[in-house]
Formats: sequence, C-alpha cells, structure tokens
Amino acid sequence: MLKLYGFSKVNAGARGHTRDLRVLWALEELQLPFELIGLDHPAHELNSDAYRQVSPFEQIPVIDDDGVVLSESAAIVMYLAKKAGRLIPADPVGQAQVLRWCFAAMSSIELPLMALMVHDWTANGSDPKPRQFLVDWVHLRMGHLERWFADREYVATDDFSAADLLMAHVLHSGVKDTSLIAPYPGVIAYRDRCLARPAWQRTIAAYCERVEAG
Ligand SMILES: N[C@@H](CCC(=O)N[C@@H](CS)C(=O)NCC(=O)O)C(=O)O
Repeated sequence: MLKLYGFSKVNAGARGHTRDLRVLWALEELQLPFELIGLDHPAHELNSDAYRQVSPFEQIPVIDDDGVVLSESAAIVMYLAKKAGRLIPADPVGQAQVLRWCFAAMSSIELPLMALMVHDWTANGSDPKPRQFLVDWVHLRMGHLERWFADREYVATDDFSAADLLMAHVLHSGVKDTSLIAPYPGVIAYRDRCLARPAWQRTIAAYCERVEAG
C-alpha cells in the first residue's frame, strides 16, 4: 500500500496551504488507495533520523510506494500520474508539455510568490525597495500567465493535467494578498476552474477535518 507522509499538525498560517495537499489532490483525482502517515510539525517529528532517511530536507510530502521513496511534491504528482496513466497524456510530446508546466509552476511562478511571502514574514519595513522589487516580479509573471490563459482552459494541454494541479495549488497557496492577483481575471478564472473540481473540494474538506493547527 502506498504510504504518504503528510501533516497531522502544522502552524495555523500554513494549515490548508501545505504541499502535501498537492499529493492528496492527485491521489483523489486518480482514486488511488493510500495510507496516510501524519506528522506533527511543531513537535519536530520531521527532524528525526528516521524521517531524514526518506526526506533529505526534513519536509513534507514524501511517498513510499512499496519501496519507491520520493520527496518533492511535483516529482510525486508526476510519478502518480504516470503510474495511473491519467492527468498526463500518453504521447511524449504531450508529456513534455505537462513536464514543462510542472517546472514552470515550481520555479517561474512559485519562486516569486514564495520570495514575497518570506519577505513579508521577515522584513521590518525599513527599506521599501526589496518588497517593491518582489511585488513587481509577481506582477510580471502574473501578466505572462494572463496572456497565456487568454485562449486556453488549461495550462499545458486541452485537458486538466498534473501541471494544472500544481499550478492551481501554487496560485491558491502562494497568494495571501488577493490584490496581487486581482488585476488578472484570466488567472483567477483558471485557478478557480481547477479548484472547483470535486476531487479538490473533497481533498481540502478532508484535510481541514483531520489536520490540527498548532
Ligand atoms: N520543494 C518541496 C518543498 C516542500 C516544503 O516546503 N514542505 C513544507 C510544507 S509545505 C515543509 O515540510 N516544511 C517544514 C520545514 O521545512 O520545516 C516540495 O515541493 O515538495
């Protein structure tokens, strides 16, 4: 049985936004059975020698699929999609497009959003220039995405794919300040189209029921 290491308890700010949700969502889309191993972040359950054996950066998510151990949410989602033969086209060209947009979600889009979030957690506001740089970077990328979605329903192919799951999660979890995304109606409509999927709705409801804030 596939094991997923996810959060059982996490700080209130992160609850509902953690990256194990990407894997939980993929498992729900694919209807794959799994056993959840819940870890308590405030109790430092990610910082044990045993957990470091499966998660080199002491992070969640990780899967252990009968000895196939993977960390990195995007790698896990791609592995599950390929294993199930869904959320990814069968042909190499379609697969390359999905892979391309998985990388884009994890680098071109998540990076500026995370950088701004970390800045806002840590900066004392004495110099406005670093924040303005990060805000401009986010707007640059959102403008690029807005243009991309002008005539597309999904990011990589005609159908919802693993890339959409990752991109929609990044746009959901990485945007705390909604004014950042408000000028981009195409991006909002895309994100909301993905998050309206019944599999996401079931995933987030079950997560909120189960995961404690600590
Ligand atoms: N690149 C990794 C990042 C994983 C990550 O940042 N996980 C966070 C939760 S969303 C975590 O485990 N943080 C705990 C920590 O770093 O102490 C992925 O996409 O899986």
